[in-house]
Formats: sequence, C-alpha cells, structure tokens
Amino acid sequence: MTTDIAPSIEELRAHLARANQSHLLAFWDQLEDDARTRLIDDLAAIDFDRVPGWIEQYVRHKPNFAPKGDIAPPRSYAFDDTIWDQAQYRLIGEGLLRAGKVAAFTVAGGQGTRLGYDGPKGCYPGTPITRKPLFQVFAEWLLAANRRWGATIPWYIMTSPLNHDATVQFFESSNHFDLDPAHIMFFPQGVMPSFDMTTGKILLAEPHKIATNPDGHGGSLRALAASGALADMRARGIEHISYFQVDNPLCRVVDPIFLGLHAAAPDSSAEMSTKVVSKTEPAEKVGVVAQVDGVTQVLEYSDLSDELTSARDPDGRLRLRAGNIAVHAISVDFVERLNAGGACHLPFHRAEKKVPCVDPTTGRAIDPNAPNGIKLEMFVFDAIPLAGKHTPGKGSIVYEVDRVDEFAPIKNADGADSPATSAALQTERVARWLEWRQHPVPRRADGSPDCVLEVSPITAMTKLDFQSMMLPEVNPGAKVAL
Ligand code: UD2
Repeated sequence: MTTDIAPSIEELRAHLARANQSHLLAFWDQLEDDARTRLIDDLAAIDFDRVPGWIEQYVRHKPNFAPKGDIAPPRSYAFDDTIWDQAQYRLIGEGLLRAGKVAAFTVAGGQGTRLGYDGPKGCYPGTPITRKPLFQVFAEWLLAANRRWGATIPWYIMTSPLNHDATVQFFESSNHFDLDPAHIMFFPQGVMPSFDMTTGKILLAEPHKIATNPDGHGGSLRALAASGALADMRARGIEHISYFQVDNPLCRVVDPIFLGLHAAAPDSSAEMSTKVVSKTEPAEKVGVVAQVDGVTQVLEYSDLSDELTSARDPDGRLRLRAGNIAVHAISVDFVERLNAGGACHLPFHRAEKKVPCVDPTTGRAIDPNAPNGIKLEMFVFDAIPLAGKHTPGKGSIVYEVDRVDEFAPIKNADGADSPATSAALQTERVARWLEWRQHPVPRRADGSPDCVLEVSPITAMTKLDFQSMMLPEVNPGAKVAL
C-alpha cells in the first residue's frame, strides 16, 4: 500500500526529526491512503527549515513589540487643513482611476470570532435599514466608481481556506452584485501551523491533519504574489492597490485624494500609504501611526504602554492620535519588491488561543477550555517601515480623514465597534451630509439623530454628491434609506 510513497515518507521523517516534529507522523501507520495524502499535503505546505526558529523566537519567548527610540506623531495631510492642495491631488487620483491604474483589494480572511457570526464576515448585514451585506456595500462603491470615472476597477478579495468556498458561493448566488465576474478575483491566504504553548510542538487537529490558522492580513502581501493576482494586476496595467478591511461599511473603496497623495506627494515613496482618523479616547482599540526614530510605522494598541497611549499635547489632544483605520494605498512595484527572491517575510505576532487538537501519544481528542496553543500572524502594516527604504527623503505618507465620514467598523457582537455602534455612525454621517445642505434632521436632547439613515454609494459617494440631490423629509423616528 505504501511502497510508492515510502521513499518520500522516509525523507519526510528525517526532515521532521531534524525540526523536532516527528510526532506529526504518530498515526501514520493507522491512516488510510487518502488520509496519508492529505497529511502529506499539509506537511508539504510547512517550511520546516524555519520551524525551529519560529518556536524559539515566538513560542518559547514572547517577542517584544514595545517601541523603542524616539516616538513622535507622524507628519500627516489632514482633511481639514488648507495648507495643502486637496484639489490637485484629487485630480491626480482621478487620473489614475480613469487610466485604469487602480485595483481594489479587500482582506476578508479573518475568522470573525469576536462578532460571533457563522460565515464570512463580508456576508454580514452591515447597513442599518436595508441590511446589505458588507460585500454588497463595497460592490456598490465599485459600480459607482466605475460609472463616475469611466473605468473598470478590478476587485481582488483575499479569503482564507476556512471561508473561501462560502465567499465565492455567496458572490455567485448574489449575481456578483451586478459587477462583471471577469473583474473579481478571489484567492485564499496562506496558513501557519499552530503550536502547543508548552512544548512548542506543532499541533495535530486530527490524526491526518495539521492544526493551522490563517497567516494574518500581512499574509496578503505574499498571497497576492503566490495566487497570481499580482501578475494579473500587471497584465491589466494596474499600478496601485487600494487595500481595505472587510469590516468597515464606511470605507471609501477607492479615494482619489488618497491615491493622488500616495502617488504624487513630494514626501511619498508611492510605495505604501495609510489613512488615519484622529483618536479621541486612549482606550480605543486602533493602532496608531507614529514615527519611531524618524521611520513611519504602526504601533499596535496592545503593544503601547498606558503612558504613551494617554500622553496629551498642550492643546489637550492625544499626542499619538493618528489612529490606523487599515486603509492603505500600496504600489504593485512595492509588493513585487517585497516578494523578490521568495515569499515576503514580515515579523510574526503571537496570540494565545484555544486550539482543539489530538494528543499525539494517546490519540485522545482535546477540546481545551483555556488557551493551549500559539497562533502566529503577520500584520500588513509591518511593511510600512520598508516603504521608501531606498528613496532618501521619501517614505510612507499619512492622510487623516474625518472619522464620521469613513470609519464605522463592525468587529464585536456588542459594545464598541459593534453592529449597533456602526449603525449609529452610519446614521450620523448621513445626518451631517443632510445638515450640510441645511436640510433639517430631527435630533434628540443628547444630540443624536432621532431617526435611522443609510445611503448607498450609488446614490452618494461623498457629501458633495448631496449638493444637487432632491432630499427627502426626515421625520422623528423615521427610517430613510437613500
Ligand atoms: C485592526 C488593526 C488595528 C486597527 C483596526 C481598525 C490589526 C492587528 N489591528 O484591528 O490596528 O487598525 O483594525 O479597524 O490588524 N484578516 C484576514 N486574514 C487574517 C486576519 C485578518 O484577512 O488572517 C482581515 C479580517 O478579515 C479583517 C481585517 O483583516 O478584514 C482585520 O483583522 P482583525 O479583526 O484581526 O484586526 P483588528 O480589528 O483587531
């Protein structure tokens, strides 16, 4: 039964022994042929030469991401600042869109555990009245943008092996939300083996299956190359990627001002740029963009001391307030450079998680009630310090936008960043746009809108689109979807 694969299994055994992971073949003799094939496939996907290093660096020790050096707020282009010429950059960005040089890219591989939703997060009903799935909101943005700029903006969607089929099926059953499927490409991100927290051994999910986890949104930079998406972009003449997360229904899927700044601002390397919103509460769970010894980078909220998080400027505003909303403009050249000579490597971040597994000595299934495993993930923003590395005087530009206009994430089932807070923010945005036209909006004593409002990107992408629109009357308690 095993003769044809025996030589390679012997090689594999030796390879695993060198990496101190021989237990992964503990059940080999009991496995049927197809289970053996699956296990071999799983093993072949792991870079065992790197495994001992990962264990030493990330499992046995907790890497310290606390920033060291001189930490300062970044220089940024703020939406409410008049010292820079927004119109000029809008024109440049629109030029890129018209010329078909921009692609949209959604990272949608996360497991959405905190939301408690059993399905790809992009299928989650993200708007307060029509309850449109998040994917549909982005699709409508692209429909509107294609129409406005006479372009065909291709859309790349990174899934994970856990939600890939469900995501593709969802688009198929929704008729791709009227977008041409020839311009949508789905690809799964890579995975990392999960490790036993105490022994450092790779965990087995089943006797013939390695326990794995998606390799983080930073894995997108290698998955773009490995999947052929990058080559597809090249073939289409794409130069810049508009990167965003699946969890923010207010995301401007492509933003001409941001793209213009990224491509042409004098201090931009045009490699990787970031949108931020002003963080007002120290406890808000967003990373912050900062300059560490002059290099722009994102400091994750969990890596910052209370002192740094709550330090204030003399005017009372938080000193490190450039909150990362995980919207980036990334050049195709940069992603190619990161993958030159093999897959792009970013540092891993470790998370302690409950990982169901089998005991390799007894075969007993273990369903832990406390964290037993380490998952390793890459974060896309760890590529930011690499931008402009070879172009002195240039780097990664930061664009501060109005949070009411662009940030209402859905992450948790309740509390902060939940469907309820996102719905309130989506309503507030439309209320402000109406009031900007001096159109009355009923508000409660505490100032919050006494109504529920929603706008499709097809109706209006920004408040400027309200300028010439017929606006509906909004009565107290009304629900108005535009
Ligand atoms: C992220 C940022 C945080 C802040 C915030 C803004 C990290 C670690 N932190 O927090 O600094 O900017 O967003 O909203 O990113 N994803 C994948 N594959 C993976 C893991 C995640 O595609 O393996 C996607 C996921 O589908 C989602 C996004 O990445 O679209 C965010 O992931 P998250 O929920 O882990 O990040 P979060 O909300 O803690």
